[in-house]
Parts: sequence; structure tokens; C-alpha cells
Amino acid sequence: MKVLILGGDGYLGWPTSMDFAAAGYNVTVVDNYLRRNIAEATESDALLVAPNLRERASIFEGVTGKKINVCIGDLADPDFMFEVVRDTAPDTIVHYAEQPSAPYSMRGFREARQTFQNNLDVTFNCIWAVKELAPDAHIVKLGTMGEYGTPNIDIEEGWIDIEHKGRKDKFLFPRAAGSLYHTTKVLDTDLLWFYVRTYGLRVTDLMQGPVYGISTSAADLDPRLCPNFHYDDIFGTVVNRFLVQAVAGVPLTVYGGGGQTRGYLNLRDTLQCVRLAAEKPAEEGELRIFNQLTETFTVTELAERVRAAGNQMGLNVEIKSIPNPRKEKEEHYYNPAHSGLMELGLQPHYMTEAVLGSMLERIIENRDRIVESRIMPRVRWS
Ligand code: USQ
Repeated sequence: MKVLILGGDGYLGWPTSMDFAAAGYNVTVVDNYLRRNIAEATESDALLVAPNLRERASIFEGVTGKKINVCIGDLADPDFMFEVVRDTAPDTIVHYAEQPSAPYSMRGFREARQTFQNNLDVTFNCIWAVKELAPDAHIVKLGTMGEYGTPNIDIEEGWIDIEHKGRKDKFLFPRAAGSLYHTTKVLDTDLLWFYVRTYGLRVTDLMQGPVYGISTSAADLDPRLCPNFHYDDIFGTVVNRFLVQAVAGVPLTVYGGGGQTRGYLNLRDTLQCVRLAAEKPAEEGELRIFNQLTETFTVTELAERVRAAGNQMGLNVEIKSIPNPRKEKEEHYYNPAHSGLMELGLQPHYMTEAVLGSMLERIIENRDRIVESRIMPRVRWS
């Protein structure tokens, strides 16, 4: 299988690229370093040093003997997207190439516009390149659980049967996102659904919850192969942030009431889910949607877990609620279905104290690189 990974330099894109290459697939990764550039511009550099994509690919080849082809360029440019798809003739396209930060998308007009244009343009160009040049290719698109928001009913896997005035039909599950970034993913899903039902493309849209983790089988081979591990308020996801805060001696920043519930998953499980989806593709004319999470927690429960793991290692971890910079429900019902990926074969890695403890060890080794001014939220929704 020839796999083209769009956004192959990211927190998830790079480990995914190594995972496919290690499994023997022919892998090409594309990136324009958008996230690195935003991180530099917003003083949000990652905790661990991650060499650029060409260097990482060459280190990976040195360690494993497996090649990862690298293309640097902007997939929002249709000519570049078409050239890449024509040259690689992929069987599978994994699409991560989006501005992934909710806070960045809420920072102001310029950042919102950049997020909107980049995310929609890349998805649109990807759809057209597949439709014109590789119509049998399977697009595996990273969506987000945030597309659904936090409705007061059970969240189904992408679709819902509705009975209305005595008649029945099946629709995309209602969406109500909480940031402009999450809204671009809603729009992506609508675009994909239009082109799937009109032109018979094959697409899997993965509704992923917040991911945590540093370790993967390939990343553990050499410290320079680590993912981009962020703890800042722009790119850091909540579990990764709390663990760094625990090491820095900063009280864990629970936003508001702490009852916000999300579906979390270990980085290793992102890799499993994407590979399972790629190896068992959607049918022609199918938009297949999976909810990609393994466990749900409130923010307060996460903080308690990090405190327990930290205290076990001799850290003195405190928790402190701070005013919520976001507009989101702090107490709500949350019950997402997530059996589809388990049925495909997902074997979850749960958030145990040992998993958090090994992350803390790696962070402690790099504690000199923690910059405290990156921790407190700098972006407010209003
Ligand atoms: N939160 C805190 N304290 C913090 C950071 C976050 O209480 O210091 C809370 C947030 O208010 C939110 C929850 O933790 O209720 C999750 O926040 P997050 O920053 O980990 O996640 P989010 O901004 O929603 O985005 C992340 C990824 C995004 C992905 C999404 C999945 O950055 O790319 O799409 O997780 S989901 O959250 O299910 O939409």
C-alpha cells in the first residue's frame, strides 16, 4: 500500500508516518511547517527537540533501514496538491494537514482567517486531487469529537436515524462546535459528504478526542524521533499540559468548574486507529465515521490522576481552578458511542498511573527546557 500523509510533521502526523513505514508500507509525508512557524511566532515551542522532517526521516532510516519520502510544500496551493497526488499515486491519503489549535483559531481575525483558509483549502484540494487523479484512493481524514460539542443526548458515530412526523431518514449527527478550529472540521465533514455522495469517493472521517502521550514503538528507538510534545496554551492538549505543570511545580490549570468531559486516547491508539482504518478501507461512495476515543474523563478527574501519579514520584502537585478562557459548558451530559474502531480491532492503551508515570519521567529529564510563561492561557474566547 502506498500511503501519503498530509501534515506529516505534526504531533500525530510524524508518529503515524513512522508507524506505516515500520510496518513496511511505502510512505510519503508532506508538510509546510505551519505549526512550527505558528509555534515560533507565538512563543509556543515544544518541550522536546524535534529535528525538521528531512532530518527526522534520515534518522529514522538510519535506525530502521526504512525510507520515508519527504515533500515540503503548501497543500493549500492546488498545483502543489495535484503534483503530489499525481507523483505518488497513493492508495491511502491520511489527512492531518490542518491548523489544529482551538485557542490559536480564537486569537483574532488574522488567526481565524488563516485557520479557516488553510483547513478548508487543504481538504477541498485533497478531494479534487483524489477525484481527478486517484479516484479509488481512500481518504482517512482526522476530524474531532469537538464537531459534536456536548449535546444533551448520546453521541452516535457520525450518523443518526431521525423519525419526524411519522417519517424516518438518516443524517449526519448534529454538530455544534466550540471554536472556529472545531468548526472548520464540521465544514470539512460536510464537504467530504457532498463529494462522497456525488462522486463515490471513499472516505473515513475519524472524530478524535484530545490525545496524550510521548511514547510510540518507533519514537522510542531514538530520542530525536519523538513527537512534538507541546505544553503551551496554544498547542498543548490538556493531559500533556497537566503533566508538565506537575513537573514545573505550577498548580494544574483546571479551567472553570472542571466538569468539562471529553473522550481521551493515548497517542499509541491514534496510530492503531489510523492504521486499522487504512487497512480496512471505506467502500466506494461511503463516508464512514468513527468516534476515536477510549475513555472519558472530566478535567477535574484528569487533574486528580496527574496529581496521584506525580505525588507517587515525589512531586508536590497542586490543583487550582482558574477562570475559564473558553466558552464551553462546565457541567454537562456526555456519552459518545465508540465501538466501531474496537470492532475493527483496536486494543486500547488506557491512562494508567504507570503510563502517566513514564511520561513524567521523560518530562523530568527535560525539566530545564520548561518555560513557565507558556503555561497560563493567553487567548480568551471573549
Ligand atoms: N482544559 C483545562 N485546562 C487546561 C487546558 C484545557 O481545563 O490547561 C480543558 C479545556 O477547557 C477543555 C478540555 O480541557 O474543556 C480539553 O482541552 P484541550 O486543549 O486538551 O482540547 P481541545 O482544545 O478541544 O483540542 C484538542 C486538540 C484538537 C482536537 C481536540 C479533540 O488540540 O486538535 O481536535 O483536542 S476534542 O477536544 O474532543 O474536540
